[in-house]
Amino acid sequence: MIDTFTMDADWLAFDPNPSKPEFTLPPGAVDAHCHVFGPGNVFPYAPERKYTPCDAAKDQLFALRDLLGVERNVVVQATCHGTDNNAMLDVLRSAHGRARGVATVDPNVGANELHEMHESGVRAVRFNYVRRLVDPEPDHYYHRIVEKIAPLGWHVVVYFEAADLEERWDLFTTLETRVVVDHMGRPDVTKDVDGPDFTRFLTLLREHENVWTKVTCPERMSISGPPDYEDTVPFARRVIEEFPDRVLWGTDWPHPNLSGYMPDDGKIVDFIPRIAPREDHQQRLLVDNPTRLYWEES
Ligand code: 0GY
Repeated sequence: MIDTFTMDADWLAFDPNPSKPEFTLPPGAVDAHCHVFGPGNVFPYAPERKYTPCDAAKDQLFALRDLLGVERNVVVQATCHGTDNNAMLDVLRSAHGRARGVATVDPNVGANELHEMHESGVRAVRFNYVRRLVDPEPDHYYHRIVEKIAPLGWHVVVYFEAADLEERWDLFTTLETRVVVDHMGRPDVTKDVDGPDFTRFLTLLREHENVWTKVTCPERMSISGPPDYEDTVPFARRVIEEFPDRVLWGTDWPHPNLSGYMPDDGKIVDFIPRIAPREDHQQRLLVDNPTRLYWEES
């Protein structure tokens, strides 16, 4: 039987006709944060999912990659697929080395399964603490996963909201792998960049050299809105200037769970020089750092 899925009534679909960016990405640029959804009749959505998206399949991702001038992608397992990584793995296998993956696994995952994922291009697991997306587990659950993935040289990607950082501080600061924090730890950009919440996040990076972050998702955090996302700029600039060798950039296509409007992905690329005006920073953010982390280190 073919599964059919109906996207949530309030679901905003990705822009089907994004513009060609005016900003030219450097050769070797990596979109280090994007997802695929289904298609649901081939790769069914997980029963435990908290949203049902519109399909956003590999061919559409590859078309976007080519339009934007991206050379390679890092595909992050989306929560609507739970721990069934097949849609993401199918992208990696179709991309002929031009994609790496971040999987979601549970502590009972087998060594053979991990090995096969590694062969396909997976280099990390994602731990998600955002309650509207998942039901987070106690710390020991994540430690058990790390024991299994660390020998492969994989790292951990964590997604949490600013308020959760204090609660998970001990977990995040005792992981011995690299730890990549999604979307700058989701700061409240109406608050001061020098305020206690963002200072806590910067302290995490200052005190732990294994912690990296993605300066992604202005469209998700901004209150002032497109195309300037003015209120998010000080946060991203601060991180890039202080930690130029530990930052990653990505589109977040197909932009799950946005409300209000859907960004033009070409304009998301055009936003890069606002947060990284220096060419040497652009080179590290877009090429050197993701290449090192996903193509060279393991
Ligand atoms: C993102 C952000 C979101 C969703 C997911 O896996 C996901 O479902 O990551 C979100 O809703 O904030 O990184 O795409």
